[in-house]
Amino acid sequence: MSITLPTQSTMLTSDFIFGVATASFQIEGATQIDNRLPSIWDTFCATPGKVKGADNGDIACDHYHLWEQDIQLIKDLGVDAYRLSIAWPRVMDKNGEANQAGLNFYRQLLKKLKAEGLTVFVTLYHWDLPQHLEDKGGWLNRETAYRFKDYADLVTQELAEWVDSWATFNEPFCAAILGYELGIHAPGLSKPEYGRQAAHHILLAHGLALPVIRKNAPASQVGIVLNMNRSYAASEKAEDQFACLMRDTLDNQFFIEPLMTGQYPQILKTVAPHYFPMILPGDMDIISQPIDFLGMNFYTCNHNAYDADQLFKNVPNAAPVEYTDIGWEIAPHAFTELLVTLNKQYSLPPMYITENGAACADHIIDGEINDDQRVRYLEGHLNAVHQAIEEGVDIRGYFAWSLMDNFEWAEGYSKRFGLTYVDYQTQERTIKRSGHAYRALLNSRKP
Ligand code: IFM
Repeated sequence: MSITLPTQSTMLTSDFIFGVATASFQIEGATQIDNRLPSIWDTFCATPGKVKGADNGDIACDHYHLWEQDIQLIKDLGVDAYRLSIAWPRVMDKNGEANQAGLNFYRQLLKKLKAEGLTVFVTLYHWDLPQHLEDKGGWLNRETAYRFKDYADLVTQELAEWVDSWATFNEPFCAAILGYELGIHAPGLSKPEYGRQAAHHILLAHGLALPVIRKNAPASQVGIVLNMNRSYAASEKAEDQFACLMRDTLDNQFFIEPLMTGQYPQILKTVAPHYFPMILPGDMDIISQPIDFLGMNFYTCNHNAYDADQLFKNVPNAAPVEYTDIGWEIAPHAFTELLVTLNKQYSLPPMYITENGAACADHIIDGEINDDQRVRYLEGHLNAVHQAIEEGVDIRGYFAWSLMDNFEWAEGYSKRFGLTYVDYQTQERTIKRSGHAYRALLNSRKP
């Protein structure tokens, strides 16, 4: 089973990079060594009922110890690039001083990645906020944005030499809305106005960090990573069309519009004023400074019907469609539509698809994992990216989520997104059929 792209696709030229992605808390483990501080996800995992199976990140994929073999795995997959994140609680102490033990881990990792000829994309924040900052209000406290700037300053001073691309945040929507509005991610708070205020402070933190990163890492590109699902209306009815507009506004435009144009969607002021955050003079100029790239994470789409209380409610697609093991509809056409629509709406910087992938109920049988659904998923979505490029979107690279199975947040270890299977008892890694297919596609490129 293979993954193919049209032979003339520009994605098969040397200008386009292919990679795999991970995030610190999801793979590293080693939460209590080398002076690492607790993060909000350690606390959340320890809170009964929050994470499936009461799973936690204490061991995860033990990447903190197995990093050399994991770099070999990345090489074995034949990719050009690796996207990882830095754990803030590992590298900075409570007083804002460097924790050299934690920094040394990343130093050796990044050095080796570069020595192996890989392009390195680093995300500064993939959700593991130090718990001591949450204790002072976390992302509801404006001060946290300034602490993030200090953290970005420290990390880029120490590590810039080995990094090609810096992203300030991964998926502000998830960090703010799942964490502070819906309560299903750490820190588990749930009030409508909390989510939007947390989001504003995260975007502010992004803007405050940009000049600092540019100063310390003048040779790297700097951007941010958003996640988006394409929203559809459940019917032609005006109320469902309105529900769809609100879903897109709250989930997608609320994040991209301030970055690209310096304002939040104005419709919220009349339709849902409680979703409008408190903004201080100058904030929007800080948030909307130019970025070198926009990262986009895409997995699925959603269908929306009107709901008098919530403005919209999720309904299943009326058409017979395929779902992945996490219950997400497989909709590659939605990916192209999303990218092309955004490109018409905004003057976008170059884009990277920083995550895309499928959770499948994988089993290892006779040493093989035949994840055919994931192979089809990847082929569909890679072709969707190709189509978006054909329609004028400037997309420079694609990262499969994920290098290997890992801690899937509130789902614990129950959902597997990897191109590589992880046996959590033995920590043995086995490349799945999808990983072999991805490598074969990459090897088919002309030098
Ligand atoms: O595992 C996550 C990742 O951390 C962020 N983007 C979505 C992935 C799948 O849910």
